[in-house]
Amino acid sequence: MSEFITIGEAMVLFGSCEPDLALKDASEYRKFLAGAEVNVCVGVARQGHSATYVTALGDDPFGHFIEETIQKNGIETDYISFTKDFWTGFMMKNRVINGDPDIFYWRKNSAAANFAKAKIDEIDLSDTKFAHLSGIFPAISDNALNVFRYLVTKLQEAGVRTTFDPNLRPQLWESQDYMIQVTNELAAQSEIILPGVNEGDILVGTREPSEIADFYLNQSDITQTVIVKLGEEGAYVKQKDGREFTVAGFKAKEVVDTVGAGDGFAAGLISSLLEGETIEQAVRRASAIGCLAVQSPGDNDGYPTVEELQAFYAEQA
Ligand code: KDG
Repeated sequence: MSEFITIGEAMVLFGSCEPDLALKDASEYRKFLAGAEVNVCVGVARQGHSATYVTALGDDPFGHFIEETIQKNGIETDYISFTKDFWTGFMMKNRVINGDPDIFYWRKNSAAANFAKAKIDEIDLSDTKFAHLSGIFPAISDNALNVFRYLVTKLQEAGVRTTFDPNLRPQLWESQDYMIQVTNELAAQSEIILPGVNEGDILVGTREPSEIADFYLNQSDITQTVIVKLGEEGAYVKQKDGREFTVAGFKAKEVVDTVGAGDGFAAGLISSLLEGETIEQAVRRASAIGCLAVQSPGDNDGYPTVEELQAFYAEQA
């Protein structure tokens, strides 16, 4: 079994080629693999770690494209199942240089939304050190929320360390209040929580990084570390013992596509911690991969290999 595992909904993404055009006006699109959790899996695998991705896909061309792309990235697909009963999720996105893109989903009642909970019992967690959890998978259906909760109990029983990225997607939740309530409840089950500062504002009601961190550190005995992502400014870290520090970020040479930075951040953090590095080193790698992510189109295309990351660090020196 792999050192790293995650569960999510992988989708085919059609991303518009020309920047800053509304989706309805774009005429050329490129096909990419998307999905926050699979992005993290790609990033961890590119850093040389064994990684397993758990999902359900439709037995359709998009589903088979996703499986092949995941395999090409060296990710274990033992726990990916195919179904003829539901489609693979699909989304469109326009490419933007600043801010957030327009996103449109075709994922209601998808194969992943109908993931069979019994499949969680088949997962061998014996060698797994880290699992990444995000607020997207539990938002796609009530069934996925149940699967998510069940997986969390299994991870806890197996002593697997967990990261949680709230990854707020208001379109997927029935109401803002419900999104906040469930996301904070799920966050409390993870050791490391990774909110962006804007998410902290929504989930906790403040943009002050130390207050966001205190909220999560106080709400649960399980949570040991909160890392508030501050974009180019880096990240603020606070731990259960009261230790706090900020790690400076990196400035992108050219922003090509803003999406995928947060997942790259998680991949950098986890891969570094898997190698036994300190939390400071892990947050530095997280920021570096987040910075590289925005310099390529697609969510995960810019995530570096070990050599590419070394070359990036050398350029900064
Ligand atoms: O973090 C990148 C994701 O936003 C993208 O890949 C799509 O997972 C996705 C989602 O649900 O929005």
